Amino acid sequence: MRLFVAIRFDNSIIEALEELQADLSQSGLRGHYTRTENLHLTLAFIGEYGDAAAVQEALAGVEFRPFSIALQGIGRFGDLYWAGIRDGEEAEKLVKRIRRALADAGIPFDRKRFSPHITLVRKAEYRGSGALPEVIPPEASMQVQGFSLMRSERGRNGMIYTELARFPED
Ligand code: 2AM
Repeated sequence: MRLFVAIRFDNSIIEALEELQADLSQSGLRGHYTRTENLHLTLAFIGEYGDAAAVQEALAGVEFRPFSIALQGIGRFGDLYWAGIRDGEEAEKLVKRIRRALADAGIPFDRKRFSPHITLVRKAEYRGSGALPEVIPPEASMQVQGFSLMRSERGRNGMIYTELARFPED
């Protein structure tokens, strides 16, 4: 199964991201918009891996302290548009601890440099002028209380992400 580790959002961030997607759409950006229930911030991408229990065990040992995140700006990687987060240092530290735990347990993961982004639109086509639509995310922040092990499957109408476990565990 295809696995990744992510921060899931509370309603304040979700609503701000929906508003941002609506603004992008109104400014003429066409593409595959991430469905509301799929909005997340990826911390580590494991990919195809059969032993979710081993991943769960590794993640259970990751030290975690709550921290806040806030939306800031939009950017793009080619035809993928994303929302950024402000002061990503705490998320970055968490990513380091997660990657260390996965590596120590012999679990493979994508080792690309962490570049915090919330994917809003894939395969985007912009016909307006300028490189990026002039769109600013609404002010929104949240206290991150934990992170999730997620499964990703291809459904009939796009990707289906399912939370397998939350950390720190109760
Ligand atoms: P993306 O938002 O930039 O597409 C599930 O696929 C999640 O894992 C997505 O959020 C995706 O990021 C992220 N991800 C990170 N590295 C990936 C990779 N090498 N292949 C596929 N998805 C990856």
